[in-house]
Amino acid sequence: MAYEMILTETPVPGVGLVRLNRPQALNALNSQITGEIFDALEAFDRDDSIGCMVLTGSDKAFAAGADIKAMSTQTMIEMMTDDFTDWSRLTRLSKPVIAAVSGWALGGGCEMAMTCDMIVASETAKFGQPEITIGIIPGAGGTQRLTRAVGKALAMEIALGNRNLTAQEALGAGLVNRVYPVESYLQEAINLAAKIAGMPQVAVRLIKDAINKAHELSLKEGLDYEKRNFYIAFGTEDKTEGMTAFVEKRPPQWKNR
Ligand code: CO8
Repeated sequence: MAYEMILTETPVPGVGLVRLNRPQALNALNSQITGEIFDALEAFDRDDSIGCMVLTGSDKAFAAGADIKAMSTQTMIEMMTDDFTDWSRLTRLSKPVIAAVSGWALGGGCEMAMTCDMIVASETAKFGQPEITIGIIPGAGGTQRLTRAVGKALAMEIALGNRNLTAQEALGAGLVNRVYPVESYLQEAINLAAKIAGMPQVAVRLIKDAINKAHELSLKEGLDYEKRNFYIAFGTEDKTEGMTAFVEKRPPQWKNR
């Protein structure tokens, strides 16, 4: 598929990379770029040769938020009916997505990174929810996922006080997984994605699915859900292979079935 605002590639076998490519606007998010991002990630999700995806921007900006110039003339009704506000496609992907974040991850950019399953950051990454400075509020998880990730007090300060977190602060607050120099963060994200792509893929999906449920269900419901996925794993050929390989002291040969 031909894209205008993103680039896609397979940097190493098993890994699908989607790169936001709207440098003149610091990768500001509008309907077109979010549509292209979701289309590309869904295409990788359907591709049996791909086991994990990486979503990245440029070294200067992952994304500086929703496109303020486009939103400046939009009415409430237009915003309510615009495809742009439906980011549920990102949450429905079955394979893991790692956000590789450098530079600005503000507003919708921070929210898009948080909607991914993990965040690998460069030392220059800055995370914030500055919507209040333009008279609105976060609309894609900046009051919900951020609060679950960093806690109420810090989320309040970020969203009410327009406080940006540095990469190291985000690491300390539990928002990001790893921080690397700007020269290597993307390669490190790809390495992590390749490692996950080399795991038995049915188990990868079952684990991602169960961990994401931890944010939505009670502990009792979550434990029941996990047990259901645990039983499903026992129905896979990879369970037989993995355990047989352990007993025979040899590396497993995954079939992803
Ligand atoms: N929207 C549109 N254009 C932008 C945006 C943006 N969010 N951010 C930067 N740009 C443009 C600038 O207008 C500028 O373009 P031009 O050269 O044509 O004037 C170009 O990108 C470069 O930007 P700057 O010159 O401002 O670069 P600086 O390095 O001086 O500053 C900043 C970088 C600090 C990131 C600054 O650009 C900035 O503050 N940007 C806006 C950040 C912001 O407020 N983001 C939140 C937007 S609201 C939002 O995200 C709501 C999300 C809701 C999602 C709901 C979905 C369901």
